[in-house]
Amino acid sequence: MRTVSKPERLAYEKVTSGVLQHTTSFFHKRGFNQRLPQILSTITDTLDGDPGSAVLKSESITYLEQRLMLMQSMILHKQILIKNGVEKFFIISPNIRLENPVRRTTGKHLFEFNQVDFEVRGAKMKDIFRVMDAFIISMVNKIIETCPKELELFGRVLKPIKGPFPVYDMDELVKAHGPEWEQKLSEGAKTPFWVTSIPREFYDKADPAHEGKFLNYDLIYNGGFCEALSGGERETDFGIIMSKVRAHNLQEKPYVQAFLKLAEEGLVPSAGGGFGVERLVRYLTGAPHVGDVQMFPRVPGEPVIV
Ligand code: ASN
Repeated sequence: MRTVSKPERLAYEKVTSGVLQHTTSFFHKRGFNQRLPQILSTITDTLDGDPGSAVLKSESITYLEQRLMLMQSMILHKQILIKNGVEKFFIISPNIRLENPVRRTTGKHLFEFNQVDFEVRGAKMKDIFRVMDAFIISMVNKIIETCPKELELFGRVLKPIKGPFPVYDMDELVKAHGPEWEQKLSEGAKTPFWVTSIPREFYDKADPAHEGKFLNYDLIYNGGFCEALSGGERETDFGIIMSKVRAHNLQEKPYVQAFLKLAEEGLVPSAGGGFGVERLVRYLTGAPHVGDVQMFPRVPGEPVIV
């Protein structure tokens, strides 16, 4: 097990607090509503359609004979909020993802973490890139300014970065660098960068102009810290949603059925994403493992102490 000294723990707490403060003030300033998270629901994305997922199972509790899932992602709730007229919002949302213990040493996986999940009605991929570029750039500056002692303690030399962050197509990256492109490029990059067109969830929008391409994205941190955010423009075409659901054989899943009902009534175009708070703190502090930044670590394969 990793060891984190008491001064380091306190320093991670201070940086986390700075991250939360800047996150709320940044999104509020840009007109995003903040809403409260859900922790239990009849629906949550179980991530079955995502080839990158290693979640063992989705857990639920029974309350008054109703089965309520532990939230893995608020993606479906985000689309319901948009459909109900909320223009743009963000949520600091606790997510439970019971990861395979083989992910213990990846440095970036937790089975309980917090995701800043946001969504913007009518937005396109590029709108999200500009918001997030400004967010990461300002966050780095903020932490340099407010947490110099903490950065020094970690031996972390954090430098201001410039945008716009570069954008790459995933197929091109795989062709040029093989399946390990993420780690390789993250280690060599000077700034975070965007990767688009990732074959995954049925709710991400297929690119109508380019067959086999998707209008979705990941933001990858530089410095070997890998994935920061995943998101996309959302699919609103019921026929396309149905064919993707069938291709992944998800039609029997209750969360998919609830989503299909919504999609049949008509979805409203939006785009958004979600980034992990703990991963962001790890990036800023250079922590060896994302579990190090948690006062109460939730690392797959490690017992919970408190
Ligand atoms: N938050 C992600 C998104 O907005 C989805 C997820 O958590 N699986 O696309």
